[in-house]
Amino acid sequence: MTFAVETLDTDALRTLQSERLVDTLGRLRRADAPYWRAKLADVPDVTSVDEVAGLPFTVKSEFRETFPFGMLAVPLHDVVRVHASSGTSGKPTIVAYTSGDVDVFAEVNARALACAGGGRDDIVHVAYGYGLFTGGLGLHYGVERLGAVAVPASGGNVAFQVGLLADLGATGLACTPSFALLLAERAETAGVRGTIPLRWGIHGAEPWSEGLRAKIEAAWGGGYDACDIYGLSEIIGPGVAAECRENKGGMHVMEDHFLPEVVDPATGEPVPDGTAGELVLTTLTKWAQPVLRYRTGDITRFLPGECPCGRTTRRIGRLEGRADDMLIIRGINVYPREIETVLMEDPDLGGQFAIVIDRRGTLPEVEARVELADEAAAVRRDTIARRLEARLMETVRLRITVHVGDPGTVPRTEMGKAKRVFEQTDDRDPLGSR
Ligand code: DLL
Repeated sequence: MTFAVETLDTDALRTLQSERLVDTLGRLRRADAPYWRAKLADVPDVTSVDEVAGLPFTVKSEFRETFPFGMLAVPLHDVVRVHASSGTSGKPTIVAYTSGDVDVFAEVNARALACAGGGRDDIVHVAYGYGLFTGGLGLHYGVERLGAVAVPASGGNVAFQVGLLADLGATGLACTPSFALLLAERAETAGVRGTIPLRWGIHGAEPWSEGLRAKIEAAWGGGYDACDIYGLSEIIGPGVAAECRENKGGMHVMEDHFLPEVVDPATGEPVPDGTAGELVLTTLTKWAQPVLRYRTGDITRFLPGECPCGRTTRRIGRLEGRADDMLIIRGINVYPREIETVLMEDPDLGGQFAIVIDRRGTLPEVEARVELADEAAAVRRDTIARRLEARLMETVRLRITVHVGDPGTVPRTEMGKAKRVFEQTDDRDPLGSR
């Protein structure tokens, strides 16, 4: 199922985007807020999206500096909800919504669910966290907007969730990719996997690879479509871009609400289509807290070509890493996702892994901890480890020691985003598993 706005011809979409950009800028100039007066003081007017580069960038620290409500473009009495981004330290980033914004939030998530194959006859198990995190409520409202049944399972309590999936006969699953795999593993152990009629899942909020997709789809079996969904609190939450099941490998940006650019992270200049760079987003329809040219820190690229699903909106590639996630190991720049890609391509491995950076010596050492998909392969454990080490050396150009454990030996994340990279600074095992 597609929505009319997703199949507009390019010119009509550009016109709609331009109208919305001009309208947003007008509202921001009228906003009674020192932040917006200062930000727009010397900024010339724009008449179309082609002039977006004349607008200033916005960076994460501006949310912190104006905490909690300094970036509002409406009076607080027009705000009906706040969420917060999952920061690791200090104050969270607060983001606010008017009732119109909540409406857009529901619409883009309904569209994302439809991209993955969802429709009004589905029972959708939502296992993103409910609360300040945008994932649970964002997808929940999307499911309701679609007219399907929302099951607000939230995170944690895996055994209970597996029972619920089976009892209610869920057909759609919304959760992180790591949690989708964990649920499948536990459903298998509980002997109920075959009774759960899941057909599709919408998985995002953390980096994942094609290899992990293959493992999730195989773990659920029966033609399960595991589709990617991207978003971030500062822009709205989930639903900024979503993958269609007809053409996996990239995500349609909800371009009528969010204007995407891809820029060189060092210079801020646009890069040609097809070249990787930092994703920059401008909200086109948000009222409470619009954002101009937000530097997401996420690395991706525009994908060329038409999409067989019929949507005409531009596609971005799977997220390739974050500018600030990059590890520098013995002078080599490496994104954890590059390591994941090699590990997850190996048919002998399960889908769980951890990367340990051992910083006890003069030079950091990297260890990848993985586990066998099947105990029967234990006799080949050393061969598998050496094969992976050679492959990592070839592709990442880094010596990485691979430790192949038995199935179930890598710790699972049961709540929130999966933690994949651990630092070792003393003799305690950072995973607490040795
Ligand atoms: O993670 C919103 C969300 C919820 C997206 C549910 C998808 C599904 P934040 O907590 O603000 O919001 O984190 C945003 O997570 O800048 C990316 O670095 C990362 N991220 C989100 N989706 C993906 C994805 C939510 N599909 C940050 N692939 C973003 C890779 C992702 N990374």
